[in-house]
Amino acid sequence: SEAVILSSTRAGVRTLTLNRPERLNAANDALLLALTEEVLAAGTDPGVRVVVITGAGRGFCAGQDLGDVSGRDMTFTEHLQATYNPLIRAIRGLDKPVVTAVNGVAAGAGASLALCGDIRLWSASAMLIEVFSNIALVPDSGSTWLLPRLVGYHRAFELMALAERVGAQDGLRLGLCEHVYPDETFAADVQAYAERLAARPAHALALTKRALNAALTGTLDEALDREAELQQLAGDHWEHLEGVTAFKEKRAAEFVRG
Ligand code: T3D
Repeated sequence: SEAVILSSTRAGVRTLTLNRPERLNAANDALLLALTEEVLAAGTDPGVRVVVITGAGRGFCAGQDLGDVSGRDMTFTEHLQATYNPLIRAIRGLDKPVVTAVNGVAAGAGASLALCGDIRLWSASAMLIEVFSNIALVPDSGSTWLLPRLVGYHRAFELMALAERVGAQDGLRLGLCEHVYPDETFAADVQAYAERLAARPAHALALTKRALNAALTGTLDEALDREAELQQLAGDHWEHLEGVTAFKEKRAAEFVRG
C-alpha cells in the first residue's frame, strides 16, 4: 500500500504530504509516527533548509481518525503523549522553519497541526475548525496554547465552544495564517515562498525560532538575557560576516553554501 507520508525535496525544500486523501488525511498512528520521524529526519539532513507540511487531495488533515479510536489499548493521555505531542514538539523544536501549507480543511488535531507551523500558508478553500467539542473532547495537540496567543482568550473560547468554521479570509483577518493563495496555483506559490525562506540565513533563523519559542513562555528579562546569548552564536557564524560584507559591497547576500 502507498506510504501515509510522501516526501520530496526540491531546492532545499522538503515537502511532507499527508497521504490519506479518502479520509481527508485523518491521522492514524502510522501517519503520526511517520510524520514525526520525517520531521526529525529533515532536521538532521544538511540538504534540507525548509520543511513544508501539506495534505494530498481536498483536505489538509481532519484530525484523529475516528475509525481508529474504539478498541484502542491506550488511554487518551497515553495516546496523546505517544503520538501527537512528540509531533508538535518536533515541529516547534526543529532548528529549521516549518511551513504548514493548508490546502483544505484542517479540523481537530489537524487544526493544531495547521497552526503550529512557523509560517502558515492557506489556499483559498482552506478552512480551520476547532472541531473537538463536536465530539465532546478538549482541544489538544497544542491548540489551547497557540490559539489564545493568536486571537485572545475570548475568540479562542468561542471558536472552540461552537466549533465554528474559519475560512481563508477570516483566517487571514484573525492571524491564523500569513498568506492566502488561489487553489489553482497553491502548490507552486507554496514552493516559491519556501524557496525564498530557504535562501535566508539558516543558522540565524534557527536561533531566531529558538528565541521566539522560548520568549512566548518567559519574561522580558529572560528574553533579554537569551537574546544576548544567542546573538553571540549568530554573530560568530559566517552568515553574519557574509551579510555585513554584502551590505558594504552593495550586493545581495549569499546564504546558501556547499
Ligand atoms: O488520542 C486521541 O484520540 C484524542 C485526540 C483527538 C484529536 C482530534 O483530532 S479529535 C477530532 C477528530 N476529528 C473530527 O471530529 C472531524 C470529523 N470530520 C468532520 O467533522 C468532517 O469530515 C469535516 C468537517 C472535517 C469535513 O467535512 P466534509 O463534509 O468536507 O467531508 P466528509 O464527507 O465529512 O468527509 C469525507 C470522508 O472523510 C468521509 O468518509 P466517507 O463518508 O466518504 O467514507 C468521512 O467519514 C471521512 N472523515 C473525515 N474526517 C474523519 C474521517 N474519517 C475518520 N476520521 C475522521 N476524523
